[in-house]
Amino acid sequence: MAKRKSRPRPFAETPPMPVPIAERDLARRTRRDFLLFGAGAAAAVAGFWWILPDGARETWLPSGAHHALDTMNARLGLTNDRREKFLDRSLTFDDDVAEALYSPTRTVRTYRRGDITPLRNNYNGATPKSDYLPGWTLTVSGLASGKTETLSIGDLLARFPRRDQITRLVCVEGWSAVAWWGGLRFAEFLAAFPPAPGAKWAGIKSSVNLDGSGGSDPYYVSIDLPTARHPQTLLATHWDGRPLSVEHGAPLRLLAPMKLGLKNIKAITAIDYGADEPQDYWAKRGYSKYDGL
Ligand SMILES: Nc1nc2c(c(=O)[nH]1)N[C@H]1C(S)=C(S)[C@@H](COP(=O)(O)O)O[C@H]1N2
Ligand SMILES: [Mo]
Repeated sequence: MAKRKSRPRPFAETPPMPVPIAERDLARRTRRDFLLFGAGAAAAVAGFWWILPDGARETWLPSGAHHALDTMNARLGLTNDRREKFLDRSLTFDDDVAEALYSPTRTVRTYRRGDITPLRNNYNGATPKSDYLPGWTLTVSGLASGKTETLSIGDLLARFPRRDQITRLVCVEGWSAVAWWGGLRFAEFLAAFPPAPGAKWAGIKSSVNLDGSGGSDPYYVSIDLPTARHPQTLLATHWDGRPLSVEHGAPLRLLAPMKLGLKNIKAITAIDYGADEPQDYWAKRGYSKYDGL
Protein backbone atom coordinates (compact mmCIF):
# COMPACT_ATOMS: atom_id res chain seq x y z
CA MET A 1 0.00 0.00 0.00
CA ALA A 2 1.26 3.42 -0.93
CA LYS A 3 2.44 5.51 1.94
CA ARG A 4 0.10 8.42 2.59
CA LYS A 5 1.50 11.76 1.62
CA SER A 6 2.30 13.69 4.73
CA ARG A 7 -0.01 16.61 5.30
CA PRO A 8 0.74 19.65 7.38
CA ARG A 9 -0.04 18.81 10.98
CA PRO A 10 -1.27 21.92 12.73
CA PHE A 11 -1.06 20.31 16.14
CA ALA A 12 2.32 18.67 15.82
CA GLU A 13 4.27 19.29 18.99
CA THR A 14 6.68 22.15 18.61
CA PRO A 15 9.51 22.09 21.10
CA PRO A 16 8.80 24.71 23.76
CA MET A 17 11.32 27.49 23.78
CA PRO A 18 13.08 28.03 27.07
CA VAL A 19 12.12 31.22 28.87
CA PRO A 20 15.20 31.73 31.02
CA ILE A 21 14.47 35.36 31.88
CA ALA A 22 11.36 34.44 33.78
CA GLU A 23 13.27 32.10 36.03
CA ARG A 24 15.97 34.61 36.77
CA ASP A 25 13.40 37.30 37.49
CA LEU A 26 11.63 34.99 39.85
CA ALA A 27 14.81 34.14 41.72
CA ARG A 28 15.53 37.82 42.17
CA ARG A 29 12.21 38.53 43.82
CA THR A 30 12.38 39.41 47.47
CA ARG A 31 10.51 37.27 49.95
CA ARG A 32 7.82 39.92 50.25
CA ASP A 33 7.42 40.05 46.49
CA PHE A 34 7.24 36.33 46.45
CA LEU A 35 4.47 36.26 49.03
CA LEU A 36 2.56 38.85 47.04
CA PHE A 37 3.20 36.84 43.92
CA GLY A 38 1.83 33.78 45.69
CA ALA A 39 -1.23 35.61 46.87
CA GLY A 40 -1.85 37.08 43.46
CA ALA A 41 -1.38 33.78 41.79
CA ALA A 42 -3.81 32.14 44.18
CA ALA A 43 -6.38 34.78 43.39
CA ALA A 44 -5.60 34.53 39.73
CA VAL A 45 -6.38 30.90 39.32
CA ALA A 46 -10.02 31.83 39.04
CA GLY A 47 -11.56 29.86 41.78
CA PHE A 48 -8.66 28.11 43.41
CA TRP A 49 -8.95 30.38 46.40
CA TRP A 50 -12.67 30.44 46.71
CA ILE A 51 -13.08 26.70 46.44
CA LEU A 52 -10.58 26.06 49.21
CA PRO A 53 -12.27 25.29 52.50
CA ASP A 54 -11.77 28.23 54.84
CA GLY A 55 -9.46 26.20 57.06
CA ALA A 56 -7.20 25.40 54.17
CA ARG A 57 -7.14 28.99 53.08
CA GLU A 58 -5.95 29.96 56.57
CA THR A 59 -3.10 27.48 56.38
CA TRP A 60 -2.06 27.91 52.77
CA LEU A 61 -2.03 31.62 52.31
CA PRO A 62 0.19 34.26 53.86
CA SER A 63 -1.77 36.45 56.24
CA GLY A 64 -1.67 39.49 53.99
CA ALA A 65 -3.44 37.52 51.31
CA HIS A 66 -6.55 36.89 53.37
CA HIS A 67 -7.67 40.46 53.33
CA ALA A 68 -7.19 40.70 49.59
CA LEU A 69 -9.03 37.47 48.97
CA ASP A 70 -11.88 38.31 51.32
CA THR A 71 -12.24 41.65 49.58
CA MET A 72 -12.36 39.80 46.29
CA ASN A 73 -14.93 37.38 47.69
CA ALA A 74 -17.10 40.25 48.78
CA ARG A 75 -16.71 42.08 45.50
CA LEU A 76 -17.68 39.08 43.47
CA GLY A 77 -20.41 38.05 45.90
CA LEU A 78 -18.94 34.62 46.44
CA THR A 79 -20.22 32.53 49.30
CA ASN A 80 -19.07 29.18 50.61
CA ASP A 81 -22.12 27.65 48.97
CA ARG A 82 -21.12 28.87 45.55
CA ARG A 83 -17.55 27.77 46.17
CA GLU A 84 -18.77 24.23 46.79
CA LYS A 85 -20.93 24.21 43.69
CA PHE A 86 -18.05 25.13 41.43
CA LEU A 87 -15.60 22.72 43.00
CA ASP A 88 -15.81 20.01 40.35
CA ARG A 89 -15.85 22.26 37.34
CA SER A 90 -13.07 24.43 38.66
CA LEU A 91 -10.40 21.88 39.32
CA THR A 92 -9.25 21.22 35.76
CA PHE A 93 -8.97 24.79 34.66
CA ASP A 94 -7.49 25.91 37.94
CA ASP A 95 -4.80 23.35 37.47
CA ASP A 96 -4.06 24.57 33.96
CA VAL A 97 -3.58 28.13 35.08
CA ALA A 98 -1.99 27.39 38.45
CA GLU A 99 0.64 25.23 36.87
CA ALA A 100 1.79 27.96 34.55
CA LEU A 101 1.50 30.68 37.16
CA TYR A 102 3.67 28.91 39.67
CA SER A 103 6.16 27.83 37.06
CA PRO A 104 6.44 30.42 34.32
CA THR A 105 8.84 28.29 32.31
CA ARG A 106 6.35 25.46 31.92
CA THR A 107 3.63 25.18 29.35
CA VAL A 108 -0.08 24.80 30.03
CA ARG A 109 -1.98 21.72 29.04
CA THR A 110 -3.05 21.42 25.43
CA TYR A 111 -6.18 19.61 24.31
CA ARG A 112 -7.49 17.63 21.36
CA ARG A 113 -10.14 18.63 18.83
CA GLY A 114 -12.70 16.51 20.63
CA ASP A 115 -12.19 18.51 23.84
CA ILE A 116 -13.27 21.82 22.26
CA THR A 117 -16.22 23.48 24.04
CA PRO A 118 -18.44 26.40 23.04
CA LEU A 119 -16.84 29.80 23.60
CA ARG A 120 -18.88 32.77 24.70
CA ASN A 121 -18.38 36.30 23.57
CA ASN A 122 -17.21 38.04 26.69
CA TYR A 123 -16.93 41.63 25.56
CA ASN A 124 -17.55 43.42 28.82
CA GLY A 125 -19.39 46.23 27.04
CA ALA A 126 -21.05 46.26 23.62
CA THR A 127 -19.43 44.19 20.88
CA PRO A 128 -17.91 46.56 18.31
CA LYS A 129 -19.43 46.65 14.82
CA SER A 130 -17.25 45.18 12.08
CA ASP A 131 -16.81 48.60 10.43
CA TYR A 132 -13.47 49.10 12.19
CA LEU A 133 -11.98 46.18 10.30
CA PRO A 134 -11.21 47.69 6.86
CA GLY A 135 -9.18 50.52 8.41
CA TRP A 136 -7.59 48.41 11.13
CA THR A 137 -3.84 48.69 11.74
CA LEU A 138 -1.56 47.64 14.56
CA THR A 139 0.68 50.40 15.91
CA VAL A 140 3.87 49.26 17.65
CA SER A 141 6.00 51.66 19.69
CA GLY A 142 8.78 51.52 22.27
CA LEU A 143 10.98 49.73 19.74
CA ALA A 144 14.78 49.50 19.67
CA SER A 145 14.66 51.12 16.22
CA GLY A 146 13.10 54.22 17.74
CA LYS A 147 10.46 54.01 15.00
CA THR A 148 6.75 53.47 15.34
CA GLU A 149 5.58 50.63 13.11
CA THR A 150 2.14 50.51 11.54
CA LEU A 151 1.24 47.03 10.37
CA SER A 152 -1.73 45.60 8.52
CA ILE A 153 -3.14 42.16 9.20
CA GLY A 154 -1.80 41.15 5.78
CA ASP A 155 1.72 42.18 6.85
CA LEU A 156 1.46 40.03 9.95
CA LEU A 157 0.02 36.98 8.19
CA ALA A 158 2.64 37.15 5.46
CA ARG A 159 5.60 37.66 7.73
CA PHE A 160 5.02 35.14 10.52
CA PRO A 161 4.27 31.43 10.56
CA ARG A 162 0.89 30.37 11.85
CA ARG A 163 0.93 28.46 15.14
CA ASP A 164 -2.08 26.47 16.29
CA GLN A 165 -2.97 25.37 19.78
CA ILE A 166 -5.97 24.11 21.66
CA THR A 167 -5.91 25.52 25.17
CA ARG A 168 -8.28 26.56 27.92
CA LEU A 169 -9.35 30.17 28.33
CA VAL A 170 -10.17 30.84 31.97
CA CYS A 171 -12.44 33.72 32.96
CA VAL A 172 -12.36 35.07 36.50
CA GLU A 173 -16.15 35.06 36.45
CA GLY A 174 -16.07 31.30 36.93
CA TRP A 175 -16.28 29.78 33.46
CA SER A 176 -13.72 28.44 31.05
CA ALA A 177 -13.65 27.11 27.52
CA VAL A 178 -11.35 24.89 25.51
CA ALA A 179 -10.79 26.51 22.12
CA TRP A 180 -8.62 26.15 19.04
CA TRP A 181 -6.52 29.24 18.41
CA GLY A 182 -4.12 30.11 15.63
CA GLY A 183 -1.81 33.02 15.13
CA LEU A 184 1.70 34.26 15.41
CA ARG A 185 3.89 33.66 18.40
CA PHE A 186 4.33 36.86 20.36
CA ALA A 187 7.96 35.72 20.90
CA GLU A 188 8.59 35.71 17.15
CA PHE A 189 6.95 39.09 16.78
CA LEU A 190 9.23 40.42 19.57
CA ALA A 191 12.27 39.00 17.80
CA ALA A 192 11.28 40.70 14.53
CA PHE A 193 10.43 44.02 16.18
CA PRO A 194 12.67 44.14 19.26
CA PRO A 195 11.72 46.48 22.10
CA ALA A 196 14.11 49.21 23.21
CA PRO A 197 16.76 48.06 25.71
CA GLY A 198 15.44 48.09 29.26
CA ALA A 199 11.86 47.33 28.25
CA LYS A 200 10.17 44.94 30.68
CA TRP A 201 6.50 45.40 29.81
CA ALA A 202 4.10 45.56 26.93
CA GLY A 203 1.05 47.78 27.22
CA ILE A 204 -1.57 46.41 24.83
CA LYS A 205 -4.60 48.44 23.88
CA SER A 206 -7.85 48.10 21.99
CA SER A 207 -9.11 51.50 20.96
CA VAL A 208 -12.24 50.03 19.35
CA ASN A 209 -13.57 48.67 22.66
CA LEU A 210 -17.01 49.94 23.69
CA ASP A 211 -18.84 50.39 26.97
CA GLY A 212 -22.27 48.94 27.65
CA SER A 213 -24.09 51.71 25.82
CA GLY A 214 -21.85 51.63 22.78
CA GLY A 215 -19.61 54.58 23.69
CA SER A 216 -15.85 54.45 23.19
CA ASP A 217 -14.15 52.72 26.12
CA PRO A 218 -10.60 51.64 25.24
CA TYR A 219 -9.50 48.39 26.89
CA TYR A 220 -5.87 47.94 27.85
CA VAL A 221 -3.74 45.39 29.65
CA SER A 222 -0.21 45.15 30.97
CA ILE A 223 1.77 42.07 30.01
CA ASP A 224 5.27 41.38 31.32
CA LEU A 225 7.73 40.48 28.57
CA PRO A 226 8.51 36.98 29.93
CA THR A 227 4.79 36.22 29.53
CA ALA A 228 4.81 37.72 26.04
CA ARG A 229 7.76 35.46 25.19
CA HIS A 230 6.12 32.33 26.56
CA PRO A 231 5.88 29.79 23.70
CA GLN A 232 2.10 29.50 24.16
CA THR A 233 1.45 33.22 24.02
CA LEU A 234 -0.02 34.09 20.64
CA LEU A 235 -1.07 37.18 18.82
CA ALA A 236 -4.04 35.21 17.60
CA THR A 237 -5.54 35.71 14.15
CA HIS A 238 -7.66 32.56 14.02
CA TRP A 239 -10.26 30.78 16.12
CA ASP A 240 -11.63 27.33 15.39
CA GLY A 241 -9.68 27.16 12.13
CA ARG A 242 -11.11 30.40 10.71
CA PRO A 243 -10.07 34.04 10.88
CA LEU A 244 -11.18 35.56 14.19
CA SER A 245 -14.77 36.78 14.31
CA VAL A 246 -15.54 40.23 15.67
CA GLU A 247 -16.98 38.55 18.79
CA HIS A 248 -13.63 36.98 19.60
CA GLY A 249 -11.38 39.91 18.74
CA ALA A 250 -10.87 40.21 14.98
CA PRO A 251 -8.44 40.68 13.46
CA LEU A 252 -5.84 40.26 16.23
CA ARG A 253 -6.10 39.36 19.91
CA LEU A 254 -3.82 38.27 22.68
CA LEU A 255 -4.01 34.61 23.62
CA ALA A 256 -2.06 33.94 26.81
CA PRO A 257 -3.61 30.78 28.28
CA MET A 258 -1.44 30.98 31.40
CA LYS A 259 -3.18 34.25 32.30
CA LEU A 260 -6.78 34.94 33.17
CA GLY A 261 -9.15 35.65 30.31
CA LEU A 262 -9.26 39.35 31.16
CA LYS A 263 -5.63 39.69 30.06
CA ASN A 264 -6.47 38.08 26.71
CA ILE A 265 -7.29 41.40 25.07
CA LYS A 266 -9.39 41.33 21.90
CA ALA A 267 -9.19 43.59 18.83
CA ILE A 268 -5.69 44.86 19.63
CA THR A 269 -4.86 48.17 17.97
CA ALA A 270 -1.59 49.13 19.69
CA ILE A 271 1.36 47.61 21.50
CA ASP A 272 3.79 49.83 23.41
CA TYR A 273 6.93 48.53 25.15
CA GLY A 274 8.43 50.18 28.18
CA ALA A 275 10.45 49.80 31.36
CA ASP A 276 7.55 50.53 33.71
CA GLU A 277 4.39 48.55 34.19
CA PRO A 278 1.67 50.19 32.13
CA GLN A 279 -1.90 50.74 33.29
CA ASP A 280 -4.43 47.97 33.20
CA TYR A 281 -8.18 48.39 32.59
CA TRP A 282 -9.20 46.14 35.48
CA ALA A 283 -6.51 47.28 37.91
CA LYS A 284 -7.82 50.81 37.31
CA ARG A 285 -11.28 49.65 38.28
CA GLY A 286 -10.13 48.46 41.68
CA TYR A 287 -9.03 44.92 41.03
CA SER A 288 -5.68 44.01 42.51
CA LYS A 289 -2.90 44.25 39.99
CA TYR A 290 -1.80 40.84 41.18
CA ASP A 291 -5.03 39.15 40.14
CA GLY A 292 -4.13 38.55 36.57
CA LEU A 293 -0.38 38.75 37.04
N1 LIG B 1 -11.13 44.37 24.06
C1 LIG B 1 -11.57 43.52 24.99
N2 LIG B 1 -10.89 42.37 25.21
C2 LIG B 1 -11.32 41.49 26.13
C3 LIG B 1 -12.47 41.75 26.91
C4 LIG B 1 -13.17 42.96 26.68
O1 LIG B 1 -14.19 43.27 27.32
N3 LIG B 1 -12.70 43.81 25.71
N4 LIG B 1 -12.87 40.83 27.86
C5 LIG B 1 -11.84 39.90 28.37
C6 LIG B 1 -12.37 38.81 29.16
S1 LIG B 1 -12.88 39.19 30.73
C7 LIG B 1 -12.36 37.51 28.73
S2 LIG B 1 -12.82 36.24 29.73
C8 LIG B 1 -11.96 37.18 27.35
C9 LIG B 1 -13.04 36.36 26.68
O2 LIG B 1 -12.73 36.07 25.34
P1 LIG B 1 -13.89 35.65 24.35
O3 LIG B 1 -14.91 36.74 24.34
O4 LIG B 1 -13.25 35.41 23.04
O5 LIG B 1 -14.49 34.38 24.93
O6 LIG B 1 -11.71 38.34 26.58
C10 LIG B 1 -10.99 39.34 27.25
N5 LIG B 1 -10.60 40.34 26.30
MO1 LIG C 1 -13.05 37.22 31.80
